[in-house]
Amino acid sequence: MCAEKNLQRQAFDALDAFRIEIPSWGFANTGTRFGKFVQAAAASSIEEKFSDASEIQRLTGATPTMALHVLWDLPHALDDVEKVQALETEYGIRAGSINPNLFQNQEYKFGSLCNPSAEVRAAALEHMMVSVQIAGALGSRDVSLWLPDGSNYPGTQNMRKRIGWLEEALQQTHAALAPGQRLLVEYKPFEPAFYHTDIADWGMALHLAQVAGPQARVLVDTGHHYQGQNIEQLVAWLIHTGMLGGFHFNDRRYADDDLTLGSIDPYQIFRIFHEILLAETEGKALDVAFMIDQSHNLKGKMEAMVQTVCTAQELWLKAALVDHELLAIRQESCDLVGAEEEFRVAFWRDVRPLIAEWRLSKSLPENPLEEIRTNGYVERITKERAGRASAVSSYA
Ligand code: PSV
Ligand code: MN
Repeated sequence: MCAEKNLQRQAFDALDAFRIEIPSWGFANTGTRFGKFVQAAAASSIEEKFSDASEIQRLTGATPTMALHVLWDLPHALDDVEKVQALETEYGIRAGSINPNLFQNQEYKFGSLCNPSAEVRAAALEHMMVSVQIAGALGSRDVSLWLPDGSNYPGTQNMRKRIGWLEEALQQTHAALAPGQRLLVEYKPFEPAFYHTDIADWGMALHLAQVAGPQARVLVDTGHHYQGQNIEQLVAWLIHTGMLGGFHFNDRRYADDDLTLGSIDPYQIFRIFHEILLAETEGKALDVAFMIDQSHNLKGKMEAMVQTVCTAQELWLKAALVDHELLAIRQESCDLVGAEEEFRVAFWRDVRPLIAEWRLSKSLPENPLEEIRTNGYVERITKERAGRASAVSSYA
């Protein structure tokens, strides 16, 4: 009985501590380069995105903030701040990380912060500055940069010159941060550029964050690695160096597929969570932002988002129930099977009943996925939003 109570206490504490940010772009119509299958229920305005986010929060209790993409959500930049603030109050959702957009303007054809043209670099830097100001005005802690820059053909760009430009731009951006704000640097091995990408991996991101200044950290997007990369190991390195800032969670089969978190390899997410929880139990003060970076084209967007949050909670709780003391004993005595079994037992534990108890204790629906499939919200927004001429994409 006592063991059962302890387990419940431990589980409830872990779930209370778990928060994951949802992306505004996860509610909008998006597509692949081959085409777009629009969904009538997709959000086409910032109001609709806030409404959808607040429904996800109402059902899961784990998503109080929504990541915003400047160009898509605040097309008038600082002039849109008041509108966003009003929506925050109306829907009970706070603006989360602010994502500059350096990948859509025509002028960025050959790069943004790394463009050989000083004029284009200056325009890109100005967008970074505006993004920092927007974050400041909204009280958002993180400005989260993903840089699409790179080149497609060998010999066409001077890679070291571009490193220098990037270092300078990130230092200047960092200088504009208020105390408490952070600059997160995301990396990606390829796409849209296929020969070289200016921030291609965690080593480059780590260097740039260190050069930028003390408030810069690395952001790990789980979809942005080569096949076979041991992501939890690089997470361990980033924890060790104090440079882990946040995650963009999604899953993939091949590249940046943006599939539902845990749909292909849930064990990998479990192992990543384990590294974080282990460091926390060792007393390391981590401040890691968990965010979802997915935009679903085939699955219903609301369902997919709820499914993602619930999966994240399950994997987080599984990892939180690893017996760290026992694991350390097994590791120290090189009991390979014993140590591995500590992982496997935790991973295969069915934590859903514990999560259901936690939800009931918070007056949340016991099964949020069932709830979103039956509670009428999707039907209502489908009706309201259908037929509207503007079933447009945020990418449009
Ligand atoms: C780029 O692939 C990325 O992961 C960046 O985080 C962008 O902000 C996001 O996707 C846009 O969908
Ligand atoms: Mn990302």
